[in-house]
Amino acid sequence: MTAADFVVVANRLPVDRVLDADGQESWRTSPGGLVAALEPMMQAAGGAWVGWAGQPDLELDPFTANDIRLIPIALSEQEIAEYYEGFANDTIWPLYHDVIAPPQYHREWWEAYVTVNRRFAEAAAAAVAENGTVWVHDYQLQLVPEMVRALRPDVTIGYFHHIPFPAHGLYAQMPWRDQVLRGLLGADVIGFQRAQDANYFLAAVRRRLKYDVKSSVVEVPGESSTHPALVKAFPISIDTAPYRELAASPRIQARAAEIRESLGNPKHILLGVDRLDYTKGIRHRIKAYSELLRQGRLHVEDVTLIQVASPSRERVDAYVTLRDEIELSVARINGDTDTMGHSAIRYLHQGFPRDEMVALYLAADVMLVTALRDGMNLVAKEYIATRADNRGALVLSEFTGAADELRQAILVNPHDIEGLKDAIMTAVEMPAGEQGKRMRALRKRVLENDVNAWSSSFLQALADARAARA
Ligand code: GDG
Repeated sequence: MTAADFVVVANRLPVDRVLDADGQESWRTSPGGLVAALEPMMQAAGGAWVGWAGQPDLELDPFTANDIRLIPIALSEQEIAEYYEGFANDTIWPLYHDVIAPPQYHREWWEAYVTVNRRFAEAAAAAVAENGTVWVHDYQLQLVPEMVRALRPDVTIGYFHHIPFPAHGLYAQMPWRDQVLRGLLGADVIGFQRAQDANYFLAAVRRRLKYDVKSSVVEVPGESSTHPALVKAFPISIDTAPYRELAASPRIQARAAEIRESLGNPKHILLGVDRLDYTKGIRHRIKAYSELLRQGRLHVEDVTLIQVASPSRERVDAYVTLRDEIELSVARINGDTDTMGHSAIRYLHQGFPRDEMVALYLAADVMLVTALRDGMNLVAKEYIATRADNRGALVLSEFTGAADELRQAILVNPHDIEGLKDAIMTAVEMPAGEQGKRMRALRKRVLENDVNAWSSSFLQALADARAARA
């Protein structure tokens, strides 16, 4: 097997395994922005991607799909429960999202996390060519940079963190706080979504490890010498082309009209699209909306909220509870306010193909993004990318990474229910001229700073790090 100059390491491979009726296996590319952004470069560089195939106990040999070499990592049922559902999604995820839900600290989960991180690191170290580059992604794999560096000191290592990094007062809770910092500091470039995340990380490094930090570079002590680690914000974005193309297609526009029609052509359609996750502020959104209906500031004949809550992490307790709470409140509000012809909330606990998502974006007059904490929030950017007619209003939580860039949105603190209600009313009542002015500015920002701009800037930082090493 020839070694790859460029290796991506992420929890999931960018493909899903599908079995046809005869049990024949094939692989379908998953439509994530990350693959889209890296595909051309991976194909040109003969890149490899190390990741889990998404099913337990699947021992697979490396294979090639779309000219990218895929290196599957096997995880047992128990490892999925302890490393992935446990440490990643029930310890790190709530802790890094400001403890919106209580993080669970279990020593066995941590041990599984170390074991699985080592498996990913060993696979990456075996796959990468002499003086090559490894780019590690996200909170499931925070120990991989240090592990790869120990195995392969010749390699340049990048790490990108897709979720927030918390302030020290919260981070300090974690029993393995120093090990995780050291794990990340194995990288030459450590990217975060927001300047605030980078600053919190640097503050933790100063306080906990007492390493020397000069502006945004940490001098990381090693066995024989130190290496610099650049810590910086690289705000992620979307591949805008498919969103713009679908939004321009007569077929999708007809579907958007059909969606409006099927809801009884209300004056205003509000839309929320989220994984069903407690970080997304779905309950706060529904509470604000239901009070507006109850107080008569909105009327059920005039307005419908479409809430897509795509199923997520259904084996983690906090998600089971959240689903019950949301579904109870949706049923209550609809029960209290619906008429025969009109429904207050059209709630969909389903995943949809991208075509349908774009039709929903086109059908929506107001997009509600009310996350309590969110690394970036790509949904906000997708909505903007589809609004070629410059109509529509975006209500956007201050606690998303996107709020740093999308300043012309209606920015809101979702904890402030009165403020959220006013923001929804501002969006619903915003005159077309004002919508147009804001949407033009938002579109300029999103179209000029797409996912290619993001990956290019990160890869440039890695190239600079490699040049500095040489
Ligand atoms: C993490 C960070 C950061 C959702 N439901 C369906 C569907 N989606 C798509 C959306 C969007 C993506 O999933 C969700 O991305 P977000 O950014 O909104 O949120 P997370 O999943 O939490 O992502 C986040 C991101 O990583 C990237 O760094 O922005 O802060 O938490 O693209 O459209 N897509 C389809 N059907 C669905 O039902 N097709």
